[in-house]
Amino acid sequence: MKTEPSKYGNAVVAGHLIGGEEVFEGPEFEDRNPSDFEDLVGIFPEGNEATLKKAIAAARAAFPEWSSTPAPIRGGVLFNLAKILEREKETLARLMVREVGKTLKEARGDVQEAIDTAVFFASEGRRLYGQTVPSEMRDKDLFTFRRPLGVVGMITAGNFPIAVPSWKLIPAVLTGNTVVWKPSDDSPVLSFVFVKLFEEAGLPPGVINVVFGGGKGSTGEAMVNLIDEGLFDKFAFTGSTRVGRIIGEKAGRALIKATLELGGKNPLVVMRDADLENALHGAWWSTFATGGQRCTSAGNIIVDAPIYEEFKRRFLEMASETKIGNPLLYEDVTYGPFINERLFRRWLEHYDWGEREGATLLLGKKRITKENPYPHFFGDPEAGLYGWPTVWEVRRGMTQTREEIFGPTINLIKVDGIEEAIEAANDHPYGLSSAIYTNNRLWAYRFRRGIQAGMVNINNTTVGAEAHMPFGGVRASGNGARESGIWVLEEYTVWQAVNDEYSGKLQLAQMDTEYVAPKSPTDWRATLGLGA
Ligand code: UN1
Repeated sequence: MKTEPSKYGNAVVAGHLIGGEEVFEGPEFEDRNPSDFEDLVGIFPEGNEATLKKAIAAARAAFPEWSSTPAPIRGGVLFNLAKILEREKETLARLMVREVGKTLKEARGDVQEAIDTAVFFASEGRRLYGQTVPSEMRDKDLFTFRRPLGVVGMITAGNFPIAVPSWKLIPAVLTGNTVVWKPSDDSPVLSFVFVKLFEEAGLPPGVINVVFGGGKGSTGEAMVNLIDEGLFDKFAFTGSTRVGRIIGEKAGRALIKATLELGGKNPLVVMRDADLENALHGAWWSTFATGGQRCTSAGNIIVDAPIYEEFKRRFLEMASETKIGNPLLYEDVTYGPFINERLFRRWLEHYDWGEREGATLLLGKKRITKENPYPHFFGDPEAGLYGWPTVWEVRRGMTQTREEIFGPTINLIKVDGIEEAIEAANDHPYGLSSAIYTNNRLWAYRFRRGIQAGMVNINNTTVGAEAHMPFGGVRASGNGARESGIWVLEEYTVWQAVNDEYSGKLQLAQMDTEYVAPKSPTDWRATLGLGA
């Protein structure tokens, strides 16, 4: 690794991390600060198939030793990691503001989520429980053990550059697996530093290997194709539903488990009896936190008819006062730039859908520029790609109510009553997060039962899942795999069943078992004199 001075700090020039060594292989790509393109944050090589195969070989070589290291010792490494992450929280958070354009407050939250995950799994090393199970035979006992899977392939997105990788890396290594990780090309410096901190915590070389590069037509695509060669024992992915389906198909053919965390179109319902102030704040934060670039961001706000006009008026007031700008220079902006140009272009597209299908644009004028100024912008809007807060009034079924937009945009939908609210909330292909604001328990519980979503929030935002709850979706949001908490253990281990026979003879289950045969039945009707 070397560094060179850049506009807001040093640019890091580093290689892939394979078997603990830095490997410079493949053409270089630049990682730029999305808040200000003049600031170069890193230069990294783009790995190819050969690089990936080296990384897989290093992970394979590290597996026997790491998987036989006692789980409490592996957990101890994560305890060290938690302390190191805590020590470096501020540095990582500031780097995150610079590398992906999050606000400092949100960046701190992102790092904290990884600390919480490390703390949780550090102690899981002293549990990782199996079961003792009674046998149907005498002098025989049954046990179950969790076994690691082997080499895990991981591809992650850049919007949660520390938290989301930590949901995968930490449980994977705690359970004794080794890893090849292809992080987002939006956050190579954070990914490099993160793995260096695992090393400092005592993780042996080769347990986590990192290959840098892009997704489509690049390193990520090459990596996914290697599933077909049987080189991975497990694959974990956070990203688009389109790519998730490809990984799921390949994983199915290779007979390995895939963890797929995909898109969302998360509904937030506000009922007529809701605490309006609380609902407005929740709706505003669910929409504009991270500039809408979360898989849990609200996609549609569904409002009960009697309060629709008031909600709309007050929500528009809040939305149009949202502070936007360069989060490196202005700490109290709500959101910064688009993380990359691809996300910006995809966001722009929805303006065409809305215009074509006759949705009503209540607020928003696409990209913020000097000619197209936004009144609450801080900094130079043309130094990056910044979007207007955008609010539409729409009808159910319009394209923008069904497709993930992944930017600072929301749709308002008017409904009449809880049944129609639930129908509207399910009227899209996804099923990740959801929220309802109401003080009526019947409505809240009808929503919980009726909503197709992996996560339900009652009087709480669609975002901000806690680090030890099962995270994941249904329908097009994933394949039912869950990350975080005890539930993720199912993703990184396989159950081994053990029969311990100490009778010293051949005892055949189902055949030699001492089943008790029922005695001949008593005729209770005759005994009680009830007749035929
Ligand atoms: C994501 O956008 O991929 O629940 C993850 C939340 C965060 C994680 C989001 N804790 O909003």
